[in-house]
Amino acid sequence: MSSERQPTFAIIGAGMSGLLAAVKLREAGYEFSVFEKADRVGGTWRENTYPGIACDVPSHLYSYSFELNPDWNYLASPGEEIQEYFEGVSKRYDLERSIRFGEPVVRCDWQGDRWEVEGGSGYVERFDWVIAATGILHHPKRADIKGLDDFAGDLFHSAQWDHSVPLDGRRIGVIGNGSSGVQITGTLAPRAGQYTLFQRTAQWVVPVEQVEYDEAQRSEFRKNPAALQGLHDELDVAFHQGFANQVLDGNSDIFEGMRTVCNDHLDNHVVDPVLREKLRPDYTPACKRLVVSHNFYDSIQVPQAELVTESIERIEAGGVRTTDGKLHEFDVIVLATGFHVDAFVRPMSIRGLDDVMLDDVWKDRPSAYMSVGVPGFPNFFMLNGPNSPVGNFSLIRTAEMQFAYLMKLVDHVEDNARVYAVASPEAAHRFEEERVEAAKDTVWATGCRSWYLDDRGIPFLWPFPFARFTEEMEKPRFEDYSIE
Ligand code: N01
Repeated sequence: MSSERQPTFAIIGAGMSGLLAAVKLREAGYEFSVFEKADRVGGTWRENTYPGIACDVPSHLYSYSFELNPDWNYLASPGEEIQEYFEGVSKRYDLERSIRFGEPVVRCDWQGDRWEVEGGSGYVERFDWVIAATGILHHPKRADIKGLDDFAGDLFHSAQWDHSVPLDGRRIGVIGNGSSGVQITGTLAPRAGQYTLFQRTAQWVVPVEQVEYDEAQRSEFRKNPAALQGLHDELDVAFHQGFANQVLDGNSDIFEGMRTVCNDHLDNHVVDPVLREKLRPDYTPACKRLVVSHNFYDSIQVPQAELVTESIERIEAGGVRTTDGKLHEFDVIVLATGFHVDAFVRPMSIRGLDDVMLDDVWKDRPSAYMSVGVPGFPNFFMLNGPNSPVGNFSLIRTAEMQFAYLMKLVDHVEDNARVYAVASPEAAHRFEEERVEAAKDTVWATGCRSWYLDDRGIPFLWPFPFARFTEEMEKPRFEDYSIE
């Protein structure tokens, strides 16, 4: 990149991470374009609109550090309120003029000194840097269940909610009891005529009561930004230095404490002993992502609700047939069956140095040096990409730190009048070896099935302490890069 002109940036995706990059680039005075496949910003919060959707991280922590929000109405805000927050940020920073809506990126080709980026409409532009902010839980996974297309009623994925379908008083079956299935149950079971939750594996459910902030509290936060900052920082320290680090050690005592809290919650809330035992997990708490709910146990006990633990044989025109031969009849079936987390950045054709294709490099599984870059792909960086600390740290904080890291690389390339930076294969290999070894000792590898595990059963996340992430992001190891 010549030092005579400012570098330019393509941002892929206008969700939480992409908007963050856009705000920061605008503040720094750089030119950029955001490519967004949909017609609105918001990413996961735009797409997930199921009944009961809320954030399981406190709202005052799930905020950009530079855009704390005195007006959160709840401790764990509903999805709609979070969507409004991101739309508000986008407006305040006048980002929309730089966003190409309805423009999914289909191709990025490295052309020796720049990236050529093509959108779905055929629009082509060249940029010095590409920031892929494409999300993790992005491609809904329809369960691998026979007969999905045979159902005569309405069937959809939790992340593709069909709001034209009436729900009140109807017969509803929900498959899957991860965070989505549990939140849906909490809200929907009391409204249904008949409600069935199909559970394959029980979940540890952490009881966190919802708190509503009243106008007096919101007004206090508005008048007193220091108090708002104090609350954010307090939550941040508690989250990152407490829970986030402790879950890294699969043998930590913390899990016994969690087991007690969750078991007490279960024992004190679920009356029927048979139902209670069906709901009790047999693996270490936090092995799967912990589910947070204040209303799941109450809702699964309403008279019209049922928990089914028999395996699903197939879906038929009338409903769900379980392996005990019973047909569970429904008007509506919801697949709360999760996401293809290994589909990072895809589908997209990304061609790097020497015509190497990202799909080929990632043919076994996605992987990223320091969670941000891939050897062979100069000036191509990801926010919340593979190996990011998405299991136990705040995704917003993570994206902010990754973005700051990227800017240090950009400055380094500029200061040295170079064109690009690309992680060396040796450094990426060394990092991955160390990462995999550390990942084997984490709670995520203590023997449960979860979306944190790759095809080898190894957690694909950042397995080191938060302090290590902070250090690595603050001081990029330039020696691990080819800077050309
Ligand atoms: O998806 P999941 P999710 N037959 O993959 C079951 C975030 N999130 O959408 O456990 C029967 O966790 C599967 O069963 P099992 C959060 O990070 C955040 O709920 O594999 N069942 C499981 O029960 C979360 O972790 C919030 O045995 C099948 C479920 O489907 C992540 O998103 C809210 C099946 C999938 O659970 C994903 O959560 C919501 C089959 N063939 C989500 N296939 C917040 O609060 C799958 N299952 C911010």
